Amino acid sequence: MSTATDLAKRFSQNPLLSPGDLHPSMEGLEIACLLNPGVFQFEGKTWLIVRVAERPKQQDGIISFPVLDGKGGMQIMEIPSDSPELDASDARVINYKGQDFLTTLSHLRLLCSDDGINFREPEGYPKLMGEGKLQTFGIEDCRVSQVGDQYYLTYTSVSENGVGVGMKTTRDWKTFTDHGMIIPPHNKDCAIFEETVNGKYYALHRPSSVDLGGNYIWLASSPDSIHWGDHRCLLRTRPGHWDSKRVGAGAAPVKTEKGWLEIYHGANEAHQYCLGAVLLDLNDPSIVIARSEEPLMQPLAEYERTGFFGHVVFTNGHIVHPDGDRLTIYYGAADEHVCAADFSIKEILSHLI
Ligand code: MAN
Repeated sequence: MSTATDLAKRFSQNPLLSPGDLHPSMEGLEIACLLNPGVFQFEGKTWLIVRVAERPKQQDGIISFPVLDGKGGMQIMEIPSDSPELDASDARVINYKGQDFLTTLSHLRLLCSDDGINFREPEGYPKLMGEGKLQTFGIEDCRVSQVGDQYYLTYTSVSENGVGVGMKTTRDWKTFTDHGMIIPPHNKDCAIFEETVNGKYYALHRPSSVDLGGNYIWLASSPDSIHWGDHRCLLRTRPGHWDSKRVGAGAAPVKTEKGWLEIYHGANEAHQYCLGAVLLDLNDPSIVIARSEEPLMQPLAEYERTGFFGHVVFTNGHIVHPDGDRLTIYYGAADEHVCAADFSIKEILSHLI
């Protein structure tokens, strides 16, 4: 086994985006985290669809967070922080009187850039907010896949009913077709392949099983990109490894000569998130050709080790440059900032096979 690796060439401008860089969606809220962007090219620019996680400014002695009512309204929940019925040991989720809530409410926002480094919020594009009963705790971590001139947005829909995969499609980023929840709870980290294989759409997704099974990456196929079946378990967690507790897909896999190259996240029991890679057969993506033993990237930089939820590098978006080798991965650092790092696809492949 090779020694621990980190192949990332981090941008010197990191973090590219921090919570203070954008305005909150409404008065009374502040942006706590700006993270986990989906990435795509549109009209000659690089775009991010970033997760904006908001909450009221916190006051001493009270934990407060917004919840949507599913009918267009919002309510602020307030819980005394010394309540014996409160478990707030995880910065992301709390349990109060036996019920789980999120400490922030996320929506998705579009940013664009000419150089892939400096991003701005263009006018005339909508913010995507949680809607209806299945998104009362928000929408998160959007992957964007482009098939022809159609973009597929797959994101996490969160509510007290559970965590599932929502999908929208668009061609112009101003009007969207909502396909509702395409994969029911508990499921997230869904990335659709950017071309069909033998006439079928493919997607990676991540169910979570509380008893038998675990947080594993699965593969599904579909005749129409909306109805998914033929589910197969592709990649399991590995005891004693950096990806021992959970694994989940990043963005759509990159097509290479050697196979479909998927960058995925893996976390251990201590909730430390690293990135690794897996190579799938070009003709039959249910066949795993190779998987990285050691992480490709670990939370090493200060902005990855400390923040809203430290020791996290998490990606769900990247750009493959025209030379076919340079891969810019955009990622959430410590669940608080948006950062970027370059990789060489050849170098990743040489670590795999
Ligand atoms: C996990 C984390 C959170 C996220 C919830 C719901 O706890 O990824 O950031 O809000 O799941 O998806």
